[in-house]
Amino acid sequence: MKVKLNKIMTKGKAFYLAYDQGMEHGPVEFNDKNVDPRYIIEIAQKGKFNAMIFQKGIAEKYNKEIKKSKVPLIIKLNGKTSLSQTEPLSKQICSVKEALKLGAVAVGYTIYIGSDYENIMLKEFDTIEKEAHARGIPVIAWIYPRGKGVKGKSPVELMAYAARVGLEIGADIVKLKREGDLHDLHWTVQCAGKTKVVVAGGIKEEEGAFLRDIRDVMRAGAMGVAVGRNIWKAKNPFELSKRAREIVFNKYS
Ligand code: FBP
Repeated sequence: MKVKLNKIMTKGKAFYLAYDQGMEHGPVEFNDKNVDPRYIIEIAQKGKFNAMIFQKGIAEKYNKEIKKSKVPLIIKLNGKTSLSQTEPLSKQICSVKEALKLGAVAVGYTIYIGSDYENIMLKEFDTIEKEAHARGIPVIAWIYPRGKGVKGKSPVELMAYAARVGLEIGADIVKLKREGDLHDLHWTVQCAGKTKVVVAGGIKEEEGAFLRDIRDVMRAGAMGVAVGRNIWKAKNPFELSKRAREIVFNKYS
């Protein structure tokens, strides 16, 4: 079945709001505003994001607000906390079927390449991808090089490797962490071939630097960004979303 990417992009570009950090990092990321998923849904709606990304719990408990917002939903199917001290492993905690029932139009899954457990994640991803593609649902692979296997390796080469793995495993979109300069990003996008690239935002930085990073990402040929903390930790996330969105869709050349 043809994969329906059009529901989560506009003219081939994408602007996603990520909010799975409560699981990955814990409430240490939040203040009394952004701890409330309803605030995030409001940002996603007013900021005209192409989609917002939640774990299944928020997708279920705030389903009414999500539906009302009309912002497309992407559900992360695996996750882990920051407390585990083993080699990185993020196991599946939500099925494709559950995600669809909750209204997801795409699903995401994190793979830590370089971990002792990468084979487990690659296998789980494959099963998810087959099921999602059979229903025309796009699959986004968060590919983060981590664990024993990446020690001492160049971060820039690992970023390109992650992009290539995204293509090799058939992900529709690969989500990466940014390393290096514009040239490195451009090479990374080339390595991903027909798999589209979105780049994460990372820890909260000064707004000008954040917007410059987005411009680089778009100049390098990426499809867009999937950002979280830099937006919902901002003093005025609505204004910042507007400026970031303009860059993704128009002002990057
Ligand atoms: P940010 O834009 O806030 O960096 O979010 C991107 C993201 O991929 C989230 O989806 C995820 O929760 C987080 O980064 C994981 O970061 P890490 O694995 O580095 O702790």
